[in-house]
Amino acid sequence: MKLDERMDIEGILGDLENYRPRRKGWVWREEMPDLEMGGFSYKDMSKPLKEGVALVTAHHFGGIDPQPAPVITTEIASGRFEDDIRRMRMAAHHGADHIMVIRTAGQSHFEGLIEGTPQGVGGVPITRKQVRAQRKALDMIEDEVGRPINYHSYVSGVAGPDIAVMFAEEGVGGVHQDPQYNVIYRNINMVRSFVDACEAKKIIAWAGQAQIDGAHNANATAKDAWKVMPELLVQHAINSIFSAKVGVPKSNICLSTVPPTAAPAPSLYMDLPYAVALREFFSEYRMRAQMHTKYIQSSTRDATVTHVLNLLISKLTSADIQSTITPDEGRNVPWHIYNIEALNTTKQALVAMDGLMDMLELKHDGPLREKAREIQERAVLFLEEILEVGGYFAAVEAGFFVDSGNYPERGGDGIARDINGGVSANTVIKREKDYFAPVTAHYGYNNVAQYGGDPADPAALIGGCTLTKPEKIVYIDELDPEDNVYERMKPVKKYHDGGVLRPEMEWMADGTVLVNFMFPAGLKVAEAAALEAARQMNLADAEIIHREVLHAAEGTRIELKGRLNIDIDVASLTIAPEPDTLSDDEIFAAIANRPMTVVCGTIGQDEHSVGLREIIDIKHGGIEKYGIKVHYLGTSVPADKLVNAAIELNADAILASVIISHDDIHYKNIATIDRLAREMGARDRLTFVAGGTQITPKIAVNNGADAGFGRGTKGAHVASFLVKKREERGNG
Ligand code: Z98
Repeated sequence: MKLDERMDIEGILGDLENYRPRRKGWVWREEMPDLEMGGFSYKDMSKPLKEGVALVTAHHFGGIDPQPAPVITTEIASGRFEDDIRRMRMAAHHGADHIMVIRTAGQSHFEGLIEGTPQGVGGVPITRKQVRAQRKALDMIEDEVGRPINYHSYVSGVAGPDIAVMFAEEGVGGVHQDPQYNVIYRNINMVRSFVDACEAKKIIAWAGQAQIDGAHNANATAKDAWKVMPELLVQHAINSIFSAKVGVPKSNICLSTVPPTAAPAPSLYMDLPYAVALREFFSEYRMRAQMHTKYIQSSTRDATVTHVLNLLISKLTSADIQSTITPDEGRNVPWHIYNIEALNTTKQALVAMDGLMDMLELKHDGPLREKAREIQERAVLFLEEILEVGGYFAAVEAGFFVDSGNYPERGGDGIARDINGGVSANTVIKREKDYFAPVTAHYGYNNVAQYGGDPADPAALIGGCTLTKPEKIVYIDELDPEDNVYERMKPVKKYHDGGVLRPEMEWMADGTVLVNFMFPAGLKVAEAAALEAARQMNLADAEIIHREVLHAAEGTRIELKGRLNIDIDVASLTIAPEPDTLSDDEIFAAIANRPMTVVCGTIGQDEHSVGLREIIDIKHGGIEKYGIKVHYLGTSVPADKLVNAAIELNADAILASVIISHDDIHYKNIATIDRLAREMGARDRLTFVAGGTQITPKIAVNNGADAGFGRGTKGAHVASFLVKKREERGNG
């Protein structure tokens, strides 16, 4: 794979039948507590990437890209796995090493594994082909970035154990598995769900996968999320100890934790004690920290602030996996750009907070500990009452969970389920005494010894099972003649091939663009105006995705999405050449090596000095910053004065700023300076640069300057040219 070439999706889809994952299970980051980078000493970082995209600010710091210690997650599932692969590559370069494939809705509703790659209706099922293609792509991506990437999806619904087996076969590294999720949110029968979970967890343990629970869903579902804190501890406890008893190592059992509140609530005062209570109770386990999705609105700014505050909680309580669930949750636009933005938010905040805990300590008394203790006590009481009423199933029947009261208060509005109700009720059959299951990673007795087998390798009796002998896996390619990847890719082939571009946010050539408007009007008028503007801009399917009143009459901000169904032929584009600019370090070194003096001014009748001052003054990165000595002669300087001063001061260069352009006076003035310098015999040793908003480099040079600098010029461009020109003249 080449860094400057797109991934070959068709190539990835080829020979999937023979693809085998290179490893099983989960990989944590390699911590580097004493990392030295860019002249800084870091405390909590991990091994740097081989290739990656650094934070935007990194150009002030030599382009360094330190990687925080927690695993960083991004969720990618647009419904078209072939497009998601490209997003995964971008995400990995921005610091993701945990790619969660969530379906847009409802894997839990599929009652078995299905094959092919359907987009589905109301949800996209996970299939072996998708998993294989994406894992294969991630192998290539992880080689490119130089860090293992964990691939993750959900083991849920009635098909849970089937999915677990397939995931173990296909090298999936992490899974969500929590039977309580099925029971409470998907109304799957509780007995079935817990029995299935035994099987699924056994396989998760065998495959070395990290497991994430589903307690946080109570947070997202409950009316007042901060009131379910005691219940959250209870849900975590049930799934954690269940998993540990089935054999999942505690170091791979991750609690899915979400700060329960957000501003305008006094959020840290509530969220921090909660996180501390959890950390204390579950110190042997891992924390997977996620944002509270319920509070994510359509403002990406608002979501980002909440995210950063959540990251502070993660830092203070040492989260092991940091989710970056994206602001698009709030507006239901799962777009590439938001995956990347949320990853950068996380990396930026965690890097900024590096070493924080060497300087701060959470107080050992006062409200933090009191509140944490109170949450823990309420949770213990909750557990005791579960025992009193006859156990977990009885408690679910009595509606204990997702109740709006802060336990032991009760709102009486919890989600109650019937032990004989729900999907697949009464489908659990007691095992026969001589039940025989000669397969690897099977929960409970399987009578392998009775049939002459080795309990340590039960599958040997049948010559190995698919977990140990992958050649036994039956790989089925696309079954649906229409809803399959090849059909989906046909109409967008020209875009995949790269000769034609169309804007994209989610799927190849979806045409989606985002437009920001500010109308000096109230909400309703601004909305209508934005839609009308979109119509006049020829945007199809225009839809407002964010609205924010700046003032009821003075202004409303509208963000609108639409489709720009245009094709851009790449061959027809005029691509601006890369400016041939020296790096700051090179310019500094050249000036330190041999000082440089320049004279400058605006010439003729020109009083416009702001542009020139920006080019010379140190404040905004003008040439002074490199140590160039600047003699500014002021405004409306006669051409001969500029040339004479340059000669007197033995300057290296003249910088002339010319703005007024009527009658081509700016070019005439350039020609005059060049002529005078020649007449005085100084032109050969002087660099002469002209600049101004109306200047085109070519015409400036045609009129005798060595270079012309127009709009957008920065001090670095001019300094770079001066250094290079001096070297070229041979007197550098
Ligand atoms: C997350 N962004 O947790 P369906 N099992 C568990 C879950 O928490 C979820 C599913 C299954 C969130 C996503 N979680 C929400 C324990 C969902 C998904 O039924 O296929 O949607 O199951 O990362």
